[in-house]
Amino acid sequence: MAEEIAKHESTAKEEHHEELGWWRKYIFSTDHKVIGIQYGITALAFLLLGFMLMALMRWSLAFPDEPGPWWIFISGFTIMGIVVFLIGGIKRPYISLSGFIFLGIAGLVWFFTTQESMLPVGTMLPEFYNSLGAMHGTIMIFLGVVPLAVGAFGNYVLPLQIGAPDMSFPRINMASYWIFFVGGVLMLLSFFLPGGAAQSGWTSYPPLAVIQPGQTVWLIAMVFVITSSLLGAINFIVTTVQLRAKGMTWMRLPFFVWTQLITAFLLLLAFPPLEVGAIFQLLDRVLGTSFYMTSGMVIGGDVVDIAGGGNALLWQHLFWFLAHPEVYVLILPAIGIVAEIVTNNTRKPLWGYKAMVYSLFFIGFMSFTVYAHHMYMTGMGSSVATWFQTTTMIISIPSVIFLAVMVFTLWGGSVRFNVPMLFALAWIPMFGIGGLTGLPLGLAPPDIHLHDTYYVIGHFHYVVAPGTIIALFAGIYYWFPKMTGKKLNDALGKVHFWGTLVGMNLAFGPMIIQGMAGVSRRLYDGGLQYDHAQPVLFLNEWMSWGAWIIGIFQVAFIVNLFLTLKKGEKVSDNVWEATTLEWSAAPSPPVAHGNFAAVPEVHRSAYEYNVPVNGRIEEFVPQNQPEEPVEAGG
Ligand code: HEM
Ligand SMILES: [Cu+2]
Repeated sequence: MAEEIAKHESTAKEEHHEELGWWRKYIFSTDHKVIGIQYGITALAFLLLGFMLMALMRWSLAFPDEPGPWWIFISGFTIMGIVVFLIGGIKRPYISLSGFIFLGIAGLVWFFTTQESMLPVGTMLPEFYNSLGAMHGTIMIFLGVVPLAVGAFGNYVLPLQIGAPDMSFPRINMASYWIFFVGGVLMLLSFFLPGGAAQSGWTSYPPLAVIQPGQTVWLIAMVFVITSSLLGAINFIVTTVQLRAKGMTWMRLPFFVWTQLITAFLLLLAFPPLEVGAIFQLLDRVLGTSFYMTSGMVIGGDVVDIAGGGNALLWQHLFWFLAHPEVYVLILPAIGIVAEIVTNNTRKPLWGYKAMVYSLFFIGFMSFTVYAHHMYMTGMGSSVATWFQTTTMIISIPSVIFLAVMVFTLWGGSVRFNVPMLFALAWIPMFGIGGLTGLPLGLAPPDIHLHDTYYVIGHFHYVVAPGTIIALFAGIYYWFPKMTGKKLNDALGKVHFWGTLVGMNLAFGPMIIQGMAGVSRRLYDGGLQYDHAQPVLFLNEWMSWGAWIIGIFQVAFIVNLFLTLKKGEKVSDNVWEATTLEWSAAPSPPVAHGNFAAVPEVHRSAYEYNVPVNGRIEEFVPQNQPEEPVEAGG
């Protein structure tokens, strides 16, 4: 043991040298904890930006012909930036510098108001609405949720939970973050280029995507983002296989680690087709190839000069082969976070751990067999549709298992209603609504009516916003004391929770109703021009208020983050009295190089809460607590 520690320390020294300069410590760090936090801050900034783009769109949907009060957005973000500067001051540059995120967003909205092609005389042009929509979806999914769920939580928590000193390939880890960062910056720059940002949705369907402006930079940025994800995925897989502490057998892994491992496999297997697909689309745009472009196509009255005879549907296959597994890339880490928090706060072992793990394998495998349920309207024929309908119904079973396990775990527990637990509890019914609304879409006959309506938007927002982002908030409140040694304020956390929950349901619930009434997605006026939309048009204003309510209540969260960093008191290393290694074996925050003061050894499964030990009930038994010798006669 002592030998092992000595060996580990010497490798740690070789890896990191004794004294790292400021740049190597905070910017180009190879420490998984720093990289996790970098991913976290960047992803939160992108989530805020993606949210802001949507808040602008919601104005156009609610009041399409009225000039918007854009100055409210500009001044709101400016004030927040200044407040953050003041909270941070000179003494805490890491807080003050975040003020630039808010000022940057304010600057971007101001820039929009100065452009004839964006917000002339205050109202929004339909083309600009399309840009906002495409960028909102892209930013939220590829630059916000996945980097937060995988890049931040995966990077920070996974090595700690398995008892590893770092990731297997620390330099690849650093490269993964910086490649992602460059992709994100490129994506943003596209707003300022002639022709503006992408306009063809987050799905970038050709032929439109090949002929519209903005898409070239979108595609290049996506190639960066995808490459970053692939590097990350390899790292997560190798780390989990190779670097588990002694005694950390597969069935002792915390469930969160399992979700990250399966997620990494999904990324690794599903992203390469999209990477190739994106490069093909890029070639179609810049070199005049015709992977996706049909010869003889007429655009604006003219026959376009395309010889190759490509097929636009090819893109949909490549895109959805990634993008269906991608939805599980969002939801699996969310389920992992919720499982950790629900178990910890019911003070009971996770009910059905094995069933959960097998369900993960099943859902991961099945997620590659359902993708064309996004394509029932492409004329695939009924035998192909039958396959995808059947697999889609089958893949819903593991989701039901996850929900059932959460409820059974709660059953009879003495629940602690702290802030992370509130978010985790809300996730259960919210994900339930998301999953249930997916079932009709999975069957071709109802999908013929519902496809491309607001119903689809309602469905997937229930799974990604209250279904995933709520879980990510739960994770932030839960692991914040791990990362900083300080606990976020309870009262502000509760305000944030209730406002977000109410706002989200107001913003997304009516979408289901509008969709069933047949209102199409991607209309800048929310359906104003259509007769059949008139009876449900009033809901547009409600939904917009829902969205703005969500925004207002995020102020409580942002203030909480910065005030706690500045003023919060140091809490104990294991505030939640948890059993997993990140809490029981490492200090909060963990040791800079190598995480643990002594290499941990694992003796038991992950969630031993209120279990009998030698005839008495122990409130919680950490994974690294050695077995007690059985008492004589006991
Ligand atoms: C529980 C079972 C689920 C079923 C049966 C299901 C089914 C479907 C179907 C059939 C569509 C295509 C509808 C159409 O375009 O006409 C769809 C769209 C979508 N679903 Fe789900 N889904 C489920 C869960 C999820 C989860 C867990 C997520 C994400 C975390 C998700 C995210 C999405 C997204 C993002 C879209 C829309 C993509 C777009 O067209 O822009 N779904 N879902
Ligand atoms: Cu799907």
